Amino acid sequence: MDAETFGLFVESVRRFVDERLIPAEDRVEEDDAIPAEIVNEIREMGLFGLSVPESYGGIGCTMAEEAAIISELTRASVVYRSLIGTTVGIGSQGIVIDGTEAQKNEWLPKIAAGEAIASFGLTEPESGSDAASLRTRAVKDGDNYRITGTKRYITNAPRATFFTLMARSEADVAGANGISAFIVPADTPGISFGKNDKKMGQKGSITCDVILDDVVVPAANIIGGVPGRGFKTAMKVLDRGRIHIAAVSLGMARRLVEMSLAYAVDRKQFGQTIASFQLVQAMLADSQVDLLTIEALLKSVAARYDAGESVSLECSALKLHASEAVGRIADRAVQIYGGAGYMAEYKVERFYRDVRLLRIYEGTTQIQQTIIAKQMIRRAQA
Ligand code: COS
Repeated sequence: MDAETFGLFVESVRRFVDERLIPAEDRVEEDDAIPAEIVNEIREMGLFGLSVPESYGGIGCTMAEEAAIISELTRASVVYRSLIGTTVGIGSQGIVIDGTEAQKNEWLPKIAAGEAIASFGLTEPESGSDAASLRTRAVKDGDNYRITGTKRYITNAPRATFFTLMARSEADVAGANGISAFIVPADTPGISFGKNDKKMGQKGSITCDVILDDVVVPAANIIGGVPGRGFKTAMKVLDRGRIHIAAVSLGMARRLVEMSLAYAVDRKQFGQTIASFQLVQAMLADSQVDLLTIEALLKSVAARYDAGESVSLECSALKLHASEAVGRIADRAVQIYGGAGYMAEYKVERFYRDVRLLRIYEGTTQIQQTIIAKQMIRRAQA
Protein backbone atom coordinates (compact mmCIF):
# COMPACT_ATOMS: atom_id res chain seq x y z
CA MET A 1 0.00 0.00 0.00
CA ASP A 2 1.43 3.41 -0.87
CA ALA A 3 1.71 6.03 1.87
CA GLU A 4 -1.29 8.03 0.66
CA THR A 5 -3.64 5.02 0.48
CA PHE A 6 -2.43 3.87 3.87
CA GLY A 7 -3.04 7.35 5.32
CA LEU A 8 -6.64 7.23 4.02
CA PHE A 9 -7.10 3.78 5.55
CA VAL A 10 -5.87 4.99 8.96
CA GLU A 11 -8.19 7.99 8.64
CA SER A 12 -11.18 5.73 7.92
CA VAL A 13 -10.38 3.59 10.97
CA ARG A 14 -10.16 6.76 13.10
CA ARG A 15 -13.58 7.90 11.88
CA PHE A 16 -15.05 4.44 12.47
CA VAL A 17 -13.68 4.47 16.03
CA ASP A 18 -15.15 7.90 16.80
CA GLU A 19 -18.48 7.46 15.05
CA ARG A 20 -19.29 3.79 15.61
CA LEU A 21 -17.08 2.05 18.15
CA ILE A 22 -16.77 4.53 21.02
CA PRO A 23 -20.54 5.27 21.07
CA ALA A 24 -21.30 1.51 21.29
CA GLU A 25 -18.83 0.77 24.12
CA ASP A 26 -21.43 0.81 26.90
CA ARG A 27 -23.68 -1.54 24.97
CA VAL A 28 -20.79 -3.97 24.48
CA GLU A 29 -20.07 -3.89 28.22
CA GLU A 30 -23.73 -4.38 29.17
CA ASP A 31 -24.44 -7.14 26.65
CA ASP A 32 -21.03 -8.82 27.06
CA ALA A 33 -21.05 -9.00 23.26
CA ILE A 34 -20.15 -6.89 20.23
CA PRO A 35 -23.33 -6.03 18.26
CA ALA A 36 -23.64 -8.12 15.10
CA GLU A 37 -23.84 -5.03 12.86
CA ILE A 38 -20.49 -3.79 14.21
CA VAL A 39 -18.91 -7.21 13.67
CA ASN A 40 -20.07 -6.94 10.05
CA GLU A 41 -18.71 -3.43 9.64
CA ILE A 42 -15.34 -4.56 11.03
CA ARG A 43 -15.35 -7.40 8.51
CA GLU A 44 -16.33 -5.10 5.63
CA MET A 45 -13.45 -2.75 6.46
CA GLY A 46 -11.10 -5.67 5.86
CA LEU A 47 -9.70 -5.55 9.36
CA PHE A 48 -9.63 -9.36 9.70
CA GLY A 49 -7.24 -9.48 6.73
CA LEU A 50 -4.75 -6.82 7.88
CA SER A 51 -1.75 -9.11 8.14
CA VAL A 52 -2.47 -11.51 5.28
CA PRO A 53 -0.03 -10.84 2.40
CA GLU A 54 -1.54 -9.18 -0.67
CA SER A 55 -0.66 -12.22 -2.80
CA TYR A 56 -3.26 -14.17 -0.76
CA GLY A 57 -5.89 -11.45 -0.98
CA GLY A 58 -5.13 -9.59 2.25
CA ILE A 59 -4.13 -6.01 2.97
CA GLY A 60 -0.55 -7.12 3.58
CA CYS A 61 0.32 -4.61 6.28
CA THR A 62 3.89 -4.45 7.49
CA MET A 63 4.29 -4.73 11.26
CA ALA A 64 4.62 -0.95 11.49
CA GLU A 65 1.41 -0.49 9.50
CA GLU A 66 -0.44 -3.10 11.54
CA ALA A 67 0.69 -1.31 14.71
CA ALA A 68 -0.59 2.00 13.35
CA ILE A 69 -4.02 0.51 12.58
CA ILE A 70 -4.29 -1.41 15.84
CA SER A 71 -3.30 1.60 17.96
CA GLU A 72 -5.94 3.63 16.12
CA LEU A 73 -8.57 0.91 16.67
CA THR A 74 -7.78 0.57 20.39
CA ARG A 75 -8.65 4.18 21.16
CA ALA A 76 -12.01 2.42 21.44
CA SER A 77 -12.48 -0.38 23.95
CA VAL A 78 -9.85 -3.11 23.50
CA VAL A 79 -12.72 -5.59 23.18
CA TYR A 80 -13.22 -4.68 19.52
CA ARG A 81 -9.58 -5.49 18.84
CA SER A 82 -9.95 -8.84 20.53
CA LEU A 83 -12.54 -9.80 17.89
CA ILE A 84 -9.92 -9.51 15.12
CA GLY A 85 -6.79 -9.93 17.25
CA THR A 86 -6.36 -13.69 17.01
CA THR A 87 -7.16 -13.72 13.28
CA VAL A 88 -4.77 -10.88 12.47
CA GLY A 89 -2.15 -12.13 14.89
CA ILE A 90 -1.44 -15.30 16.83
CA GLY A 91 -4.06 -17.51 15.14
CA SER A 92 -2.90 -16.91 11.56
CA GLN A 93 0.74 -15.92 11.75
CA GLY A 94 2.03 -19.46 12.23
CA ILE A 95 0.77 -20.17 8.71
CA VAL A 96 2.12 -16.88 7.32
CA ILE A 97 5.55 -17.34 8.91
CA ASP A 98 6.13 -21.11 8.73
CA GLY A 99 3.25 -22.59 6.68
CA THR A 100 3.66 -24.59 3.48
CA GLU A 101 2.45 -23.08 0.22
CA ALA A 102 -0.56 -25.44 0.27
CA GLN A 103 -1.49 -24.34 3.80
CA LYS A 104 -1.19 -20.68 2.86
CA ASN A 105 -3.31 -21.20 -0.24
CA GLU A 106 -5.98 -23.02 1.70
CA TRP A 107 -6.37 -20.66 4.67
CA LEU A 108 -5.04 -17.18 4.00
CA PRO A 109 -7.52 -16.13 1.28
CA LYS A 110 -10.40 -17.17 3.56
CA ILE A 111 -8.99 -15.08 6.39
CA ALA A 112 -8.50 -12.13 4.06
CA ALA A 113 -12.11 -12.38 2.87
CA GLY A 114 -13.36 -12.39 6.47
CA GLU A 115 -14.67 -15.94 5.99
CA ALA A 116 -12.32 -17.65 8.46
CA ILE A 117 -11.61 -16.71 12.06
CA ALA A 118 -8.35 -17.99 13.48
CA SER A 119 -7.64 -18.80 17.09
CA PHE A 120 -4.45 -19.89 18.92
CA GLY A 121 -4.27 -22.87 21.26
CA LEU A 122 -1.14 -22.96 23.38
CA THR A 123 -2.15 -22.52 27.03
CA GLU A 124 -3.43 -25.50 29.02
CA PRO A 125 -4.66 -26.05 32.58
CA GLU A 126 -1.17 -27.15 33.68
CA SER A 127 0.90 -25.20 31.16
CA GLY A 128 0.83 -21.40 31.05
CA SER A 129 4.15 -19.57 31.28
CA ASP A 130 5.95 -22.90 30.90
CA ALA A 131 4.56 -23.42 27.42
CA ALA A 132 7.04 -26.19 26.55
CA SER A 133 5.50 -28.45 29.21
CA LEU A 134 2.17 -28.73 27.39
CA ARG A 135 0.45 -32.11 27.62
CA THR A 136 -2.06 -32.19 24.77
CA ARG A 137 -0.92 -35.19 22.78
CA ALA A 138 -1.05 -35.90 19.06
CA VAL A 139 -0.60 -39.58 18.27
CA LYS A 140 0.36 -40.58 14.73
CA ASP A 141 -2.16 -42.92 13.07
CA GLY A 142 -1.30 -43.56 9.42
CA ASP A 143 -1.57 -40.25 7.54
CA ASN A 144 -3.36 -38.64 10.46
CA TYR A 145 -2.79 -37.57 14.04
CA ARG A 146 -5.27 -38.13 16.87
CA ILE A 147 -5.24 -35.15 19.23
CA THR A 148 -6.45 -35.29 22.83
CA GLY A 149 -6.16 -32.65 25.53
CA THR A 150 -7.56 -29.40 26.90
CA LYS A 151 -6.63 -25.84 25.93
CA ARG A 152 -7.49 -23.04 28.36
CA TYR A 153 -8.52 -19.35 28.10
CA ILE A 154 -8.63 -19.58 24.32
CA THR A 155 -9.68 -16.25 22.84
CA ASN A 156 -12.40 -16.42 20.18
CA ALA A 157 -12.64 -20.23 20.48
CA PRO A 158 -16.42 -20.47 19.93
CA ARG A 159 -16.15 -18.14 16.91
CA ALA A 160 -13.14 -19.86 15.38
CA THR A 161 -13.04 -21.52 11.97
CA PHE A 162 -9.70 -23.11 12.79
CA PHE A 163 -7.09 -23.26 15.51
CA THR A 164 -3.34 -23.05 15.32
CA LEU A 165 -2.93 -25.59 18.04
CA MET A 166 0.23 -26.85 19.71
CA ALA A 167 0.35 -30.51 20.74
CA ARG A 168 3.03 -33.01 21.70
CA SER A 169 3.50 -35.19 18.63
CA GLU A 170 6.77 -36.78 19.77
CA ALA A 171 5.89 -38.73 22.91
CA ASP A 172 9.50 -39.60 23.62
CA VAL A 173 10.81 -36.03 23.26
CA ALA A 174 10.31 -33.95 26.39
CA GLY A 175 10.07 -30.16 26.24
CA ALA A 176 10.01 -27.86 23.26
CA ASN A 177 11.29 -30.17 20.53
CA GLY A 178 8.45 -32.69 20.93
CA ILE A 179 5.77 -30.17 19.98
CA SER A 180 4.09 -29.62 16.60
CA ALA A 181 1.75 -26.81 15.53
CA PHE A 182 -1.40 -28.16 13.88
CA ILE A 183 -4.06 -26.42 11.85
CA VAL A 184 -7.23 -27.84 13.40
CA PRO A 185 -10.56 -26.93 11.73
CA ALA A 186 -13.01 -26.03 14.49
CA ASP A 187 -15.76 -28.28 13.11
CA THR A 188 -13.64 -31.44 13.39
CA PRO A 189 -15.54 -34.12 15.36
CA GLY A 190 -14.28 -34.47 18.95
CA ILE A 191 -13.92 -30.74 19.64
CA SER A 192 -16.10 -29.17 22.31
CA PHE A 193 -16.02 -25.93 24.24
CA GLY A 194 -16.25 -25.07 27.92
CA LYS A 195 -18.47 -22.28 29.25
CA ASN A 196 -17.40 -18.75 28.38
CA ASP A 197 -15.01 -17.54 31.09
CA LYS A 198 -16.18 -14.80 33.45
CA LYS A 199 -13.40 -12.24 33.44
CA MET A 200 -12.21 -9.21 35.43
CA GLY A 201 -12.64 -7.03 32.34
CA GLN A 202 -12.77 -7.03 28.54
CA LYS A 203 -16.46 -7.93 28.60
CA GLY A 204 -17.55 -8.76 25.07
CA SER A 205 -14.36 -10.66 24.29
CA ILE A 206 -14.79 -14.41 24.46
CA THR A 207 -12.46 -16.95 26.02
CA CYS A 208 -13.13 -20.54 27.00
CA ASP A 209 -11.65 -24.02 27.22
CA VAL A 210 -11.28 -26.07 24.07
CA ILE A 211 -11.56 -29.78 24.76
CA LEU A 212 -10.14 -32.18 22.18
CA ASP A 213 -11.20 -35.81 22.44
CA ASP A 214 -9.51 -38.01 19.84
CA VAL A 215 -9.67 -35.31 17.17
CA VAL A 216 -8.41 -36.64 13.85
CA VAL A 217 -6.30 -34.20 11.85
CA PRO A 218 -4.30 -34.99 8.68
CA ALA A 219 -0.52 -35.03 9.13
CA ALA A 220 -0.51 -32.52 6.25
CA ASN A 221 -1.96 -30.01 8.73
CA ILE A 222 1.30 -29.74 10.67
CA ILE A 223 2.42 -26.18 10.03
CA GLY A 224 5.46 -26.31 7.78
CA GLY A 225 4.97 -30.05 7.28
CA VAL A 226 7.74 -31.10 9.69
CA PRO A 227 6.85 -32.44 13.17
CA GLY A 228 8.66 -31.16 16.25
CA ARG A 229 8.97 -27.54 15.14
CA GLY A 230 5.72 -26.22 16.59
CA PHE A 231 7.17 -24.65 19.70
CA LYS A 232 9.50 -22.50 17.63
CA THR A 233 6.59 -21.51 15.39
CA ALA A 234 4.63 -20.52 18.50
CA MET A 235 7.54 -18.46 19.80
CA LYS A 236 7.94 -16.64 16.47
CA VAL A 237 4.22 -15.93 16.46
CA LEU A 238 4.45 -14.59 20.01
CA ASP A 239 7.39 -12.31 19.15
CA ARG A 240 5.18 -10.67 16.58
CA GLY A 241 2.16 -10.82 18.88
CA ARG A 242 4.07 -8.90 21.52
CA ILE A 243 4.53 -5.97 19.12
CA HIS A 244 0.79 -6.15 18.43
CA ILE A 245 0.03 -6.00 22.18
CA ALA A 246 2.22 -2.91 22.49
CA ALA A 247 0.08 -1.30 19.77
CA VAL A 248 -3.01 -2.17 21.81
CA SER A 249 -1.34 -0.56 24.85
CA LEU A 250 -0.63 2.57 22.82
CA GLY A 251 -4.23 2.98 21.66
CA MET A 252 -5.57 2.64 25.19
CA ALA A 253 -2.81 4.92 26.52
CA ARG A 254 -3.87 7.65 24.09
CA ARG A 255 -7.50 7.34 25.08
CA LEU A 256 -6.73 7.40 28.80
CA VAL A 257 -4.41 10.41 28.54
CA GLU A 258 -7.06 12.25 26.48
CA MET A 259 -9.67 11.43 29.12
CA SER A 260 -7.41 12.36 32.05
CA LEU A 261 -6.55 15.71 30.52
CA ALA A 262 -10.13 16.53 29.53
CA TYR A 263 -11.34 15.76 33.05
CA ALA A 264 -8.52 17.68 34.73
CA VAL A 265 -9.16 20.89 32.77
CA ASP A 266 -12.91 20.65 33.42
CA ARG A 267 -13.23 19.54 37.02
CA LYS A 268 -13.04 22.33 39.60
CA GLN A 269 -12.01 22.04 43.25
CA PHE A 270 -10.83 24.71 45.69
CA GLY A 271 -12.19 27.24 43.19
CA GLN A 272 -9.91 26.21 40.29
CA THR A 273 -9.61 23.42 37.77
CA ILE A 274 -7.73 20.46 39.20
CA ALA A 275 -5.32 20.77 36.22
CA SER A 276 -3.93 23.89 37.89
CA PHE A 277 -2.62 21.84 40.83
CA GLN A 278 0.95 20.70 40.46
CA LEU A 279 0.31 17.28 42.01
CA VAL A 280 -2.31 16.60 39.31
CA GLN A 281 0.06 18.06 36.70
CA ALA A 282 2.70 15.56 37.84
CA MET A 283 0.31 12.69 37.13
CA LEU A 284 -0.61 14.13 33.72
CA ALA A 285 3.06 14.64 32.84
CA ASP A 286 4.07 11.14 33.96
CA SER A 287 1.27 9.68 31.83
CA GLN A 288 2.35 11.73 28.82
CA VAL A 289 5.94 10.50 29.26
CA ASP A 290 4.72 6.90 29.49
CA LEU A 291 2.64 7.42 26.34
CA LEU A 292 5.52 8.91 24.36
CA THR A 293 7.90 6.13 25.39
CA ILE A 294 5.44 3.42 24.29
CA GLU A 295 5.03 5.23 20.96
CA ALA A 296 8.77 5.64 20.37
CA LEU A 297 9.73 2.09 21.34
CA LEU A 298 6.88 0.62 19.29
CA LYS A 299 7.98 2.54 16.21
CA SER A 300 11.57 1.45 16.60
CA VAL A 301 10.89 -2.26 17.27
CA ALA A 302 8.26 -2.57 14.52
CA ALA A 303 10.66 -1.00 11.99
CA ARG A 304 13.47 -3.36 13.02
CA TYR A 305 11.09 -6.34 12.83
CA ASP A 306 10.05 -5.28 9.31
CA ALA A 307 13.72 -4.96 8.34
CA GLY A 308 14.15 -8.63 9.20
CA GLU A 309 16.36 -8.11 12.24
CA SER A 310 16.34 -10.67 15.02
CA VAL A 311 14.44 -8.76 17.69
CA SER A 312 13.09 -11.27 20.19
CA LEU A 313 14.67 -9.35 23.06
CA GLU A 314 13.25 -6.07 21.81
CA CYS A 315 9.76 -7.55 21.29
CA SER A 316 9.74 -8.68 24.92
CA ALA A 317 11.13 -5.35 26.16
CA LEU A 318 8.50 -3.48 24.19
CA LYS A 319 5.63 -5.67 25.41
CA LEU A 320 6.84 -5.39 28.99
CA HIS A 321 7.25 -1.62 28.84
CA ALA A 322 4.05 -0.85 26.95
CA SER A 323 1.77 -3.03 29.05
CA GLU A 324 3.25 -1.79 32.34
CA ALA A 325 3.17 1.84 31.17
CA VAL A 326 -0.49 1.71 30.13
CA GLY A 327 -1.24 0.09 33.49
CA ARG A 328 0.31 3.10 35.23
CA ILE A 329 -1.57 5.49 32.92
CA ALA A 330 -4.87 3.75 33.74
CA ASP A 331 -4.12 3.88 37.45
CA ARG A 332 -3.38 7.61 37.27
CA ALA A 333 -6.54 8.18 35.22
CA VAL A 334 -8.62 6.65 38.02
CA GLN A 335 -6.74 8.84 40.53
CA ILE A 336 -7.26 12.04 38.51
CA TYR A 337 -10.98 11.29 38.22
CA GLY A 338 -11.09 10.71 42.00
CA GLY A 339 -14.44 9.33 43.21
CA ALA A 340 -15.78 9.46 39.65
CA GLY A 341 -12.87 7.25 38.60
CA TYR A 342 -14.31 4.46 40.70
CA MET A 343 -17.77 4.76 39.14
CA ALA A 344 -18.71 2.68 36.12
CA GLU A 345 -20.38 5.50 34.18
CA TYR A 346 -17.11 7.39 33.72
CA LYS A 347 -15.47 4.39 31.99
CA VAL A 348 -11.94 4.80 33.37
CA GLU A 349 -12.54 2.06 35.95
CA ARG A 350 -13.49 -0.24 33.06
CA PHE A 351 -10.38 0.60 31.08
CA TYR A 352 -8.31 0.11 34.26
CA ARG A 353 -9.66 -3.45 34.46
CA ASP A 354 -9.39 -4.00 30.70
CA VAL A 355 -5.70 -3.08 30.44
CA ARG A 356 -4.76 -5.27 33.39
CA LEU A 357 -4.75 -8.26 31.06
CA LEU A 358 -2.09 -6.72 28.83
CA ARG A 359 0.55 -7.44 31.48
CA ILE A 360 -0.43 -11.11 31.48
CA TYR A 361 -1.38 -12.51 28.09
CA GLU A 362 1.13 -13.32 25.34
CA GLY A 363 3.68 -13.71 28.15
CA THR A 364 3.62 -12.10 31.58
CA THR A 365 5.93 -9.23 32.50
CA GLN A 366 8.02 -11.73 34.46
CA ILE A 367 8.36 -14.05 31.44
CA GLN A 368 9.42 -11.05 29.31
CA GLN A 369 12.08 -10.25 31.93
CA THR A 370 13.46 -13.78 31.72
CA ILE A 371 13.50 -13.68 27.90
CA ILE A 372 15.29 -10.31 27.91
CA ALA A 373 17.92 -11.42 30.43
CA LYS A 374 18.49 -14.75 28.68
CA GLN A 375 19.03 -12.99 25.34
CA MET A 376 21.33 -10.39 26.93
CA ILE A 377 23.48 -13.14 28.39
CA ARG A 378 23.45 -15.07 25.10
CA ARG A 379 24.51 -11.96 23.16
CA ALA A 380 27.27 -11.25 25.69
CA GLN A 381 28.60 -14.78 25.30
CA ALA A 382 28.37 -14.88 21.49
N1 COS B 1 11.95 -17.51 18.02
C1 COS B 1 12.43 -18.68 17.50
N2 COS B 1 12.81 -19.73 18.29
C2 COS B 1 12.71 -19.57 19.62
C3 COS B 1 12.24 -18.38 20.21
C4 COS B 1 11.86 -17.32 19.35
N3 COS B 1 11.39 -16.17 19.84
N4 COS B 1 12.25 -18.51 21.54
C5 COS B 1 12.73 -19.74 21.80
N5 COS B 1 13.00 -20.37 20.64
C6 COS B 1 13.58 -21.71 20.47
C7 COS B 1 14.90 -21.80 21.22
O1 COS B 1 15.97 -21.35 20.41
C8 COS B 1 14.99 -23.26 21.54
O2 COS B 1 15.43 -23.96 20.39
P1 COS B 1 16.69 -24.99 20.46
O3 COS B 1 16.24 -26.10 21.35
O4 COS B 1 16.88 -25.41 19.05
O5 COS B 1 17.82 -24.19 21.03
C9 COS B 1 13.53 -23.67 21.77
O6 COS B 1 12.74 -22.69 21.10
C10 COS B 1 13.17 -23.70 23.23
O7 COS B 1 13.42 -22.41 23.76
P2 COS B 1 13.75 -22.17 25.30
O8 COS B 1 14.79 -23.16 25.73
O9 COS B 1 14.05 -20.73 25.49
O10 COS B 1 12.36 -22.57 25.98
P3 COS B 1 11.94 -22.49 27.49
O11 COS B 1 11.01 -23.62 27.72
O12 COS B 1 13.10 -22.32 28.40
O13 COS B 1 11.14 -21.10 27.68
C11 COS B 1 9.64 -19.29 27.28
C12 COS B 1 10.53 -20.44 26.76
C13 COS B 1 9.51 -19.19 28.79
C14 COS B 1 10.22 -18.02 26.74
C15 COS B 1 8.29 -19.63 26.63
O14 COS B 1 7.78 -20.80 27.19
C16 COS B 1 7.29 -18.51 26.72
O15 COS B 1 7.31 -17.56 25.93
N6 COS B 1 6.35 -18.63 27.68
C17 COS B 1 5.24 -17.75 27.74
C18 COS B 1 4.16 -18.32 26.91
C19 COS B 1 3.16 -17.30 26.55
O16 COS B 1 3.47 -16.21 26.13
N7 COS B 1 1.92 -17.70 26.70
C20 COS B 1 0.84 -16.87 26.32
C21 COS B 1 -0.14 -17.75 25.71
S1 COS B 1 -0.74 -17.17 24.24
S2 COS B 1 -1.91 -15.69 24.74
